[in-house]
Formats: sequence, C-alpha cells, structure tokens
Amino acid sequence: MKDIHIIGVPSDYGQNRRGVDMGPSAIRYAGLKEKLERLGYEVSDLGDVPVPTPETRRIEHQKLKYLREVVSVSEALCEKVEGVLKGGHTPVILGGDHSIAIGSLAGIARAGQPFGVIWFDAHGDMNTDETTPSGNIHGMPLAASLGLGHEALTGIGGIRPKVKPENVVLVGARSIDPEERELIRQSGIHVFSMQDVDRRGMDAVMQEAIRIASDGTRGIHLSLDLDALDPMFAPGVGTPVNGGFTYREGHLAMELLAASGKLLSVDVVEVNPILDHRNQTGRMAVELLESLFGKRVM
Ligand code: 4U7
Ligand code: MN
Ligand code: MN
Ligand code: MN
Repeated sequence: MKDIHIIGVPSDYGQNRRGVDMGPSAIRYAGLKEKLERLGYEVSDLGDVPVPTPETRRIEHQKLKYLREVVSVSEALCEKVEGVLKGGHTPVILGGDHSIAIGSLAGIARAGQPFGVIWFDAHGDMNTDETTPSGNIHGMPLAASLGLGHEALTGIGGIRPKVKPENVVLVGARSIDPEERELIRQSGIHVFSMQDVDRRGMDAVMQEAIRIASDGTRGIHLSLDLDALDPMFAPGVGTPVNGGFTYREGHLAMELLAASGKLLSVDVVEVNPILDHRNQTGRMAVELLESLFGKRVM
C-alpha cells in the first residue's frame, strides 16, 4: 500500500467567486488525514502550495482571467506532484477551483506518461479562450491538458499534451456550452453524460470508464469536481447543477475505482465553504476519498 501525500492548493483564480480558496482547509477540518490513516495508510500532509492574495491582483485578460496567477500556481503544484509520484507515493490534491488540475496533470505527465484521466464533473471543462462564455479558467483545465487553448496554459510543465484523448473519460456531464460541445466532439474524448448514468447505471459506466482510462496506461488520475454530485449532497460549490450523482452513485464510483487498483493520483476541487452548510460538502469530499482508498462495508 503506497503512502498518501496531501497537497493543498488554496486558489480561486480560476473563477470569480471567493471562498473556494478555503476548500483545502474545509476538507482537512473534516478529518481527512485521520480517516485515511484509519484505513491503514501512512499519510503526510505537505501543506499548501503558495498562492498570492487575490486582493493584491487584478484581471488582465477578460477571456483568461488571472492567467498569470493560474500559471504560477499550476507550475508550483506541478513540481510538488512530480516529486510525490517520483518518490513512489500517491498525491491527494485539495483545491481550490478546478483550474488547479492543470498543475496536477502536468506533474503526473512529468513523472511518466502515458496515464489515463477520469474527470467527474457536471461540466465539460473543455472551453478555451476562444469558446469560453465566462473567461474563467476553471472551465478550461481539461482542454488545456489535451493541448487545446492558450499556450501559456497548454505548456505548463513543458509537456504538451499531458494526456491522450483516447484515455480521457468525462463522467456526470449535464452542463456543456454550445461551442464547448463542438470541441468535445472533435477532441475524441469519451463522455458519459448523466443520461448514460441513468440508463446504464453507474456500475456499467464506471467499468467502461476504468477500461478506457487504463488501456495502455500506467494508471488513472481521478479529477473529482464536487459539482458532479447532486447539489442535495454537495451544496457548497460555485456552479451547482441539478440532476447529479446520488450519494450512493458517488460512492459506488469510488469503490469501483478502488477495486481496480489503477489509481495513480486524485484531485478534489470546487469545495466552497462559504456556500456550504456546516461543511457538508467538505465532509462529502472526505467520505468519497475514504471509499476511493478502500473503505468498505464488509
Ligand atoms: B467547473 C462554464 F459557462 N462552462 O466555462 C464556464 F457554464 O470546474 C462553467 O466544472 C465552468 O466547475 C465550470 O465558465 C467549471 C459556464
Ligand atoms: Mn470542473
Ligand atoms: Mn464543474
Ligand atoms: Mn465550479
């Protein structure tokens, strides 16, 4: 059993709603370290990647808000993740908004390719500076990791692209922008929308997702946006969308990934304590991580 190394990334530069920068704190407060230790792991908390204070910064590009800050945070995270993986440990990365996944994937790529990605999300995160309706970079990290979009984002970590589209699976999608849909189609990534989960069930969807993401790769990175879950179970997110995973669907997905033995690394993003109710979403994040790391009923 590999040791777990926790890395916090208290950044909200990928979107304009303050509060998601407190995500790492909320997830830690919900007992992450102790709960993973109870499962038998050695767990070290490496602390947080340095993030500049937003009040000292201003937006320079309307279509790539806080580009400079996102790049510097991503580069710093990339270096940490690369180090943890090369040391033979499993990184658990706590966001922050989803822009931080650009750094997670860059670090994994530097530690060794190819790898697969399962992207749990209500959204596609496949916008570029040319398709974005908001200018928020948290809507772009999957595109950037596939080499699509502005070169300042696609070039982070020096490897472009980080991951091949045939090993990328989006699960839980139910809110995709029109031009983003076109990019997703052209890219060749696999998408299991909420309708697929409804019709085929989470078990079949995840078996297929795991097969695609592990085909010819050294393992799977899970990028877990808490807005994949129904807002009933994860209200503390910046961009909630109705009709998401139930509590059990979320856990089943994690349990199946645990059973696959393919997990390389995980990031947990978009937890916003200001929008939450008594840290319900922070606690949900920790529970899902427990299932992902092998907690079982029997
Ligand atoms: B998240 C959006 F326009 N697509 O690009 C955009 F609807 O990381 C939302 O999945 C992106 O939470 C959501 O701004 C990003 C919008
Ligand atoms: Mn996302
Ligand atoms: Mn999302
Ligand atoms: Mn969001």
